[in-house]
Amino acid sequence: MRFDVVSLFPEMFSALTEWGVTGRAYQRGLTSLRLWNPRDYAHDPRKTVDDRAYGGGPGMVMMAKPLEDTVEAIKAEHQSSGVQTGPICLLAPQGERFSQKIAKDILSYGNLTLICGRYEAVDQRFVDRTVDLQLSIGDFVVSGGELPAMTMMDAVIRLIPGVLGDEDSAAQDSFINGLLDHPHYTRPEIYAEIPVPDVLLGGHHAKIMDWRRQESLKLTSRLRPDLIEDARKNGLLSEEDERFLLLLLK
Ligand code: 9D3
Repeated sequence: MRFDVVSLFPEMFSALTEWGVTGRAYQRGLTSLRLWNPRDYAHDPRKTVDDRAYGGGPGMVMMAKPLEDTVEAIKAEHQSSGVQTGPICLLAPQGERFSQKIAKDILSYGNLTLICGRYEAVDQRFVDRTVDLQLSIGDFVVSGGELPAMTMMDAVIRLIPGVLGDEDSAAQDSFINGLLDHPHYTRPEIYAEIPVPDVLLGGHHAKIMDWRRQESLKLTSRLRPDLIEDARKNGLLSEEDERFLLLLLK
């Protein structure tokens, strides 16, 4: 998986390339990242990449030309290195909500260009001419596209075969199976007078699996009933699951 990221603050991406699971994936060459600073494609000696909004109003707007020239440079680099250019994606509050499903789609493209906005907005003519899709991480405001870009890249990198060890892959199944995770416990056996549930201490593997499944179903139907609906539609609930869910309602 190759990412090209357009950002005025490329140094921020060391959070991704230097730490934890994503850092290891990067250092092992399972994913690659090229950073492109639109300031390097500015046309004046002052390296201007933003200007005031036509019609007035607060905040600056990112100019179309430096962004478009940056994307042209990315596409040229893909051509000369034999990379199939994937979608050109703008991170934007008004974009489609990012999801696990979109993470899987992106993985299948093999390449993604992420444009990180700063200031109030990006010139609409750049969006219309060059951007294929716009993505958001949710209905709250952050200061730029960099953290959303890293969030999405992290979600995609975790799906690359070989990135997660066996232990983590199993944990990952719990979102893939469409339900919230069950509760977890570690030592000590009693903490603040609260014991670990008996079934987890018994060593009866099948019983433990049943208990975890039921806890997942309980939590999900209480906190995220919408996910139960989705899981049902996607054929992820067994007859036994449905019987247990009926019992919960009584
Ligand atoms: C008053 C208009 N604001 C839009 C809600 C202006 C504005 C604020 C912050 C425009 C851009 C930004 C910077 N945020 C992003 O670029 C961004 C973002 C976000 O703020 N929330 C969730 N997902 C994303 S993806 C990119």
